Amino acid sequence: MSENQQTFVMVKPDGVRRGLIGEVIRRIEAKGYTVREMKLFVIDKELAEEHYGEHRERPFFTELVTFITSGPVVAMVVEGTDAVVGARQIMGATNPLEATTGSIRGDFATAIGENIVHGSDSPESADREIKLFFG
Ligand code: IDP
Ligand code: MG
Repeated sequence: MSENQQTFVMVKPDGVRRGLIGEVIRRIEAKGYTVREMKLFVIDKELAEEHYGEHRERPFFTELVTFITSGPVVAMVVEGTDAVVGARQIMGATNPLEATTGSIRGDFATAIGENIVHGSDSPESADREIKLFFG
């Protein structure tokens, strides 16, 4: 059953640096979703480590935290029918080389560490991340 959902979407520092804020929002809105909240700011180390807490033990964690705090991000709450899965579809696979053409990562990125966007991976993650960034 489809349902109205909110998800957390973020244009990462590489996306902001490359002037892709508008492109990301355009694709989200073109799909039929609504941006409910939005802010541009630099994430501090504490928030970055909390947001990516599930990856704390991974070898790329330090690199990930350094990258996500390296410049401003655009954080958003996005709403619409099955928005969690739908937003992930718009973004494409985590590794841009596996992301299909037509997805944001497939069209605009080449490296897994700089893949332009973040989107919550489940309704539970969406709740957690929305509270973390907008609570
Ligand atoms: P997701 O962003 O598609 O949900 P996750 O597995 O949650 O992917 O990983 C979070 C972020 O960490 C990815 O978007 C990517 O930028 C980065 N990342 C994931 N795996 C690697 C890796 O093997 N090397 C470097 N960075 C990685
Ligand atoms: Mg993830």
